[in-house]
Amino acid sequence: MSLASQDPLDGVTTRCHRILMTGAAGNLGKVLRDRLKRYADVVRVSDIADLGTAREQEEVAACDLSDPRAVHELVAGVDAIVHLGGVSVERPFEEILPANIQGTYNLYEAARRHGVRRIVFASSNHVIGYYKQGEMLDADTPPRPDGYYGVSKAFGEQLASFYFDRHGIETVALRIGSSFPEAKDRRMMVTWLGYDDLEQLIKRSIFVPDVGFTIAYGASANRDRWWDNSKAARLGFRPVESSEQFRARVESVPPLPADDPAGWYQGGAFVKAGPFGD
Ligand code: NAI
Ligand code: 15L
Repeated sequence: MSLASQDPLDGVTTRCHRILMTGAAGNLGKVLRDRLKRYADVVRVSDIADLGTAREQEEVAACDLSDPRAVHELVAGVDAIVHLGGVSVERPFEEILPANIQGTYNLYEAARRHGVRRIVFASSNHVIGYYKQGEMLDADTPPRPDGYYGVSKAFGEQLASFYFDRHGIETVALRIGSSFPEAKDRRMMVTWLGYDDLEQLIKRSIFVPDVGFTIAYGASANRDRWWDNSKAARLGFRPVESSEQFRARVESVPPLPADDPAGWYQGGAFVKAGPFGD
């Protein structure tokens, strides 16, 4: 078998004892809540929002990520963390700061103190949202955030890079495109990430050895691409889903007017959100 076709997970055990997932009450948390049980004896699910009672193989832990003591307790005894929690859209900086910036710092600090070795950080395409649609980017492309939310995800990536260099905590930062049941518009035809591909990415991000600090884009095998994942080849991510199944419906609606910036930039309508509170 040639090196290029070798799967980095060949011979690797894709199961550990306990995975913590923050943001478990959110859209992607709901998708992954049961799926993560394939990879751990126990999944500790956490959110500031209600998660209901613990299901089989689960521990439920309510936690506000902006509270350092609560986060310290939350992280005790886990082998890996899937960090989805936080504000997931463009909002005033005062809302982004505690959840995304302080919250991600609290999580990495708790991981350091408890000796957690691997974090999967749900970053976002909004880190590079001000690049033009159609421009091909890769993991080394400098950030060009399209709002406070994108800035907070760029902060999370840099924090993760620092915690690897200083403390050896490995992170895969996933610049997720649009992970929803369907691609809803022309932009999402390019940015869409199906849930099976999302699961594959998360699994690889937890278990592929020696990832160091890696940035990977989260998009399915869509016809058109803006993101080149070759610099994240270590993960061996091979998407199998495609947005093509949604094309007829998406293209039955007229495109955005030529003067709408939501149609110019990779971040889409996020470039039009805010300023807030004027
Ligand atoms: P979501 O908004 O549905 O879920 C986020 C969860 O975080 C919510 O359940 C919320 O209660 C929780 N949360 C917010 N503030 C918190 C705090 N202070 N303490 C504890 N929990 C808090 O978002 P979704 O779509 O599930 O996304 C999950 C992650 O993936 C987010 O970090 C988001 O930024 C990222 N992402 C998602 C994309 C997508 O297409 N769904 C695309 C790019 C990134
Ligand atoms: C994100 O980062 C958001 O969390 C999600 O709700 C979508 O807006 C997605 O990006 C997107 O760009 O489609």
